[in-house]
Amino acid sequence: MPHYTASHWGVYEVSRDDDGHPQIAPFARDPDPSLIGLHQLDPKLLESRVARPSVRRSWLEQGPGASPHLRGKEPFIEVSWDRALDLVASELDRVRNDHGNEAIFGGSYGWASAGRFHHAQSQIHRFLNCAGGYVSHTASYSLGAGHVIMPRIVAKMHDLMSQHTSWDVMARDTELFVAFGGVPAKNAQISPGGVGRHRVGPGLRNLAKAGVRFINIGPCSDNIDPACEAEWIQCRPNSDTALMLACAWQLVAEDLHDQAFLSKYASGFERFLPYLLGETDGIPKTPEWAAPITGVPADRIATLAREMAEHRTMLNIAWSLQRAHHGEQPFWMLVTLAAMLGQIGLPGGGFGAGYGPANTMGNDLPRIPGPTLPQGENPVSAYIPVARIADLLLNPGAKFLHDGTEQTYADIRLVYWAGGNPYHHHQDLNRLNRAWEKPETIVVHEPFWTATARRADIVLPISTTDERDDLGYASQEGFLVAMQKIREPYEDARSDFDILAALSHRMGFGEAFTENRSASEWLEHLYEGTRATWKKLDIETPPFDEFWEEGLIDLSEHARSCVMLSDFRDDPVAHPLNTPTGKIEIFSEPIHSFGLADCSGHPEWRPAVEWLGAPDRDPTMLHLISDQPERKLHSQLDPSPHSEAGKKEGREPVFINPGDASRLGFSDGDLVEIHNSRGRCLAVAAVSENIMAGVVRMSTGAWYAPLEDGLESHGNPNVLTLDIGTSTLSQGCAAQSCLVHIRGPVNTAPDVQAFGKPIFG
Ligand SMILES: Nc1nc2c(c(=O)[nH]1)N[C@H]1C(S)=C(S)[C@@H](COP(=O)(O)OP(=O)(O)OC[C@H]3O[C@@H](n4cnc5c(=O)[nH]c(N)nc54)[C@H](O)[C@@H]3O)O[C@H]1N2
Ligand SMILES: Nc1nc2c(c(=O)[nH]1)N[C@H]1C(S)=C(S)[C@@H](COP(=O)(O)OP(=O)(O)OC[C@H]3O[C@@H](n4cnc5c(=O)[nH]c(N)nc54)[C@H](O)[C@@H]3O)O[C@H]1N2
Ligand SMILES: [Mo]
Repeated sequence: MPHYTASHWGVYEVSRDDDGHPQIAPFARDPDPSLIGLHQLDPKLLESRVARPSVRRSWLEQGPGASPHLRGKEPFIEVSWDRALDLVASELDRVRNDHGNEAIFGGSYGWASAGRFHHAQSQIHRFLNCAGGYVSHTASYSLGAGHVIMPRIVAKMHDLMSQHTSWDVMARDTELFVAFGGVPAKNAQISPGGVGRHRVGPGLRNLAKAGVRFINIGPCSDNIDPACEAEWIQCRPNSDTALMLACAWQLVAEDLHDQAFLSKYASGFERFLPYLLGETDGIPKTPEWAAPITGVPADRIATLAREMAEHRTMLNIAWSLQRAHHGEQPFWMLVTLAAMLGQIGLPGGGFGAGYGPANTMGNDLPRIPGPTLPQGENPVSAYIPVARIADLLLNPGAKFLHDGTEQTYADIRLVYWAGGNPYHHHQDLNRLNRAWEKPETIVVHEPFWTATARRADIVLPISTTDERDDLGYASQEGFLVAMQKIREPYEDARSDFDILAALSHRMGFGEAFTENRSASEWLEHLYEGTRATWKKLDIETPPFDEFWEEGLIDLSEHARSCVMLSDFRDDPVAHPLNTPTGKIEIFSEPIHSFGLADCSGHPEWRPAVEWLGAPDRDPTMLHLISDQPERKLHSQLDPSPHSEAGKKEGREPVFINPGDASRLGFSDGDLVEIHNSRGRCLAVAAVSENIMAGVVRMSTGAWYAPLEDGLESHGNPNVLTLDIGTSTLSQGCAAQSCLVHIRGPVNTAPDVQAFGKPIFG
């Protein structure tokens, strides 16, 4: 009987070799398994594990708030579990008694690991709710703008994600697939909670075989399967909205827009049209207008508009386009353009938001709820849009705008992080360093000595997924997996649950937190709850013991073809959208009524503060794209040999066009320094025709490794990125609006000290 494990990047089969050592193999039912997971047991990773509870020296000797500037710079002292738990419990008590629960930031953003019970965020949120609440966060780094704009104009992102037109339908009906930002197979390796069968690679290749034509728009050409033979239209980063507007203008000029669709299914086109035609601002959004903005020739834009109108066209957008200043606009304009083409709700037409960012979209499995740990209610109402963490810490009491409301930043004394890595995910890490000095105490639960763990006051060592039993499930991936423990926890590591249970007993709410269940009793309880829900959906499942023995439940028989928004198209009265008008909102009365300076009532061209067309740009600066890494998930598994193999001499590659490299005087393989007013880092030049002139690309994920003088040595783009909100509407992460200088070759190559353990003593 095989035995399984699940990770965000896939289900894997576990066996033992003759010596009893565990081996991980691809899942036989997965047509395109990810290589990432094959390395999750690599011994190299153990070198960076947290072995025992560790406390920063000054904090231990002098108490909360001692020498916060020494975070990350002074030794840790290892303490016993009892001592560590006493310290954390009494510090939580001190803060909640003296300052109230509004002084605890427990948003704790991050992907953690895949199991549903040992899900770090659910655990920490449940615990802090039992403790009287915490300052939380909304949305995600992934979709800060998307989560705010999309429900206002069409539907919630999660509702859209679960009803993307399936790959089989597109193979049959799509004629033209236009991708803004590609359909990167590297990103579709993952799904939050765990991929079952990887479908995006095979899905795209089937479309290509069926004769679908592909056009890929954006700064990079290698983010779509070569089998698609996509035409690459080079378009400057952050300028896609201008291109889409010009396509829209051309449709109107040639009367190719679908007025009947717009009248029946959309609202506010007549309020957008005067802007498009230039009646409101004197600037008609013609292809000639867009050409110098985007770098795309005007006649190519005009023919693109015709090609879209003449064919069954799927418009796709990468999430990265909204992870930029004014990131609401490309998403809003994509939906507007799709509405003008009138194919939303038809098989193979309309829009995707998007195919590529995860395995989920285009999957033919419906959304079926699975096991989740109840988090309880949070009595504290103060929150931040997730990417405003540095603003929160730096500006207690300041006001900020969010989704049409005015909010106040809380005064945070204690930060509690479990399952995320802000020193991976946040922008402008030098600014985060300043913000990180503000709290009196920072507690981090981590399996690894990440940059965040190194900058904490108290670090508690956490077991990894393979060191505990769990349930693996993602709602559209088709498998419920019995994740059986593969090996014993590393050194003194414990699960988040065991730690929080011990803390809750110390703090007097043990029963509320644990409900008197052990971890294994929780697994059975969550499984049985899911079993009862599924029974109502006519999905029969075995009792827990049988499931645990068999290793997984395969839901693939419940697959069905899907056409996004087809119900709405069939009958918009019976199936209205959940927007104020029940229709697609090309004009949004609520957003208009907010009177924001940086987002009005309809989609618009709003240039980013940093992009290639910025009027005050130093002409030698290049646009930095910091995309998702191919060989890992964010910062996870960066020390693995698989991730290391993608680096050059232990540093992240920065992809650059041959013309730019030769103009700047360096070659492929040279060490270079990337810098701007916010920070500096080293990387290795990777000269490539797959990136347009004026743009460089360096993926995220290299563990932050600054030298004493502030130079980051490993190739972490977040020392360069901009820490501003997408707009005062959504306040999302705007990492993709970033200009940099590059110089090279650099002759001195300092060691990269990202991995291993910190200093103790
Ligand atoms: N410049 C730039 N920056 C970006 C992006 C970008 O495109 N460009 N993308 C952003 C996006 S979309 C995202 S989602 C974020 C991702 O940012 P994060 O989700 O914060 O990144 P991860 O590396 O996945 O961090 C998860 C951490 O949880 C730890 N962990 C794993 N399992 C457990 C567990 O069981 N318990 C505990 N306590 N910890 C565990 C891992 O060791 C790891 O350190 O990054 C964002 N940052
Ligand atoms: N292997 C792996 N897969 C992952 C992740 C990971 O860390 N590793 N992270 C996951 C997570 S949390 C998320 S949110 C998703 C994110 O999914 P996305 O946000 O879609 O992914 P990115 O890789 O940031 O960007 C996709 C492509 O957009 C292009 N692009 C960037 N800016 C622009 C622009 O202005 N215009 C156009 N036209 N194109 C642009 C880039 O060239 C890049 O190839 O990925 C997920 N998948
Ligand atoms: Mo994300």
